[in-house]
Amino acid sequence: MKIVDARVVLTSPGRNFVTLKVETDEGVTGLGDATLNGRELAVVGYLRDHVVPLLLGTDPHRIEDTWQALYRGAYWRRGPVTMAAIAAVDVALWDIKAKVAGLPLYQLLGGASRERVRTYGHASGRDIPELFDSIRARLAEGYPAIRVQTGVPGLERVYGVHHGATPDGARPVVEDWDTGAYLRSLPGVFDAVRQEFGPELTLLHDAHHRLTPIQAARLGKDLEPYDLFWLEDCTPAENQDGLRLVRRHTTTPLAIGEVFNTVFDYQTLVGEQLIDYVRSAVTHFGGVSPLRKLFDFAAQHQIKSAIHGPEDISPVGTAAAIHLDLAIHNFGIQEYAGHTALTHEVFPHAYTFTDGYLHPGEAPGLGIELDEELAAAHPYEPAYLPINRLQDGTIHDW
Ligand code: EZ4
Ligand code: CO
Repeated sequence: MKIVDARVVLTSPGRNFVTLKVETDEGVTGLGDATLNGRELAVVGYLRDHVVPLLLGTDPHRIEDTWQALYRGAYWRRGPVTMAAIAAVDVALWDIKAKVAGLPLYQLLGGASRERVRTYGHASGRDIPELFDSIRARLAEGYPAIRVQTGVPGLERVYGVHHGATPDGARPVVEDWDTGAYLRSLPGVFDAVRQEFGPELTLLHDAHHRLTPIQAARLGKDLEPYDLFWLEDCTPAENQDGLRLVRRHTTTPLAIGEVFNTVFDYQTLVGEQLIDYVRSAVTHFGGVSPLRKLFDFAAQHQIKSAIHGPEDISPVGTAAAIHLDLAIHNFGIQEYAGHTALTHEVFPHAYTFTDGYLHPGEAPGLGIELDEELAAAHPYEPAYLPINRLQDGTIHDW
């Protein structure tokens, strides 16, 4: 079997998605997701100019060999653009292999370790009443676990909380940040949520890398009475050593890794058991092959999976995640923000979301298709993530 064509499809049915479609001489095709929010065109160029020419004529069954050739052969290792491009190839080749086998991908990964995949959804509000409405909406959709984000008193616009304004796609929106105000207000928000929704509801929170280790330690301690499932991205973790300090001070479970792209980003965090959940996505970590190796490394340290599942990972990346979730033993939870109705039409899929649980379906391969005509009718639109500024104008961390 030989790869005879590979195309990059860029589409925006609500958000921008980068998809690689690999074709073989036997007519079997595979899809992979290479979406990198805000830097989409860099991955398109990397794939089209530097990866596709190397794939043509090669055997699609040699997934590990192709992965190693793209990773080591580039000389320039790691990085989000490189790893998103390699991820798309890896996933497309797994899709092809599973289709040839006539099996859903999870069967090639060891078969089902559970009946269905537990998810969490997003609730947010500028204030407590708006937040409660949002939590009720997620509960009505069946979500068994909910990530809670709120506005911060005194701040106009906070990331992850809808403000009703339509962003100007061509430039990043400026949002406000004040760490003191955030640290003072958040425990009260969780207190109110526990009083309203009781002790049983599984609650999570994402700090989006905005704290120093000592601030994160304080927040973790202050949130202990509210029994969080986890505190996510409490501090920027390029400095893995900083997590030692956080860990010494709090028993709130910690989750990190949505911006990581190789296992090396986790060496200290996993090796010293400084976190409880690894958050990397198939799409940003080089594909199913390396992510499965990360989960095996994490399992040795009683750490579980929690694959990143925002709106800006395409249904192709979502499908790949759900197959892994079903197959691995140390599954924790899957983030599932869902997609627009039009996105589901552009990417018809076998996976299902029922009563808060996902299942990959039984179609051979990933169980996902791409309607290229509909995709072409919704072309790329420049869009950037916001930036945070403090009240004196200083750029702040994510
Ligand atoms: O901010 O995917 O846990 N989920 C998140 C996401 C990320 C976006 C960035 O592109 O933090 O909402
Ligand atoms: Co996050």
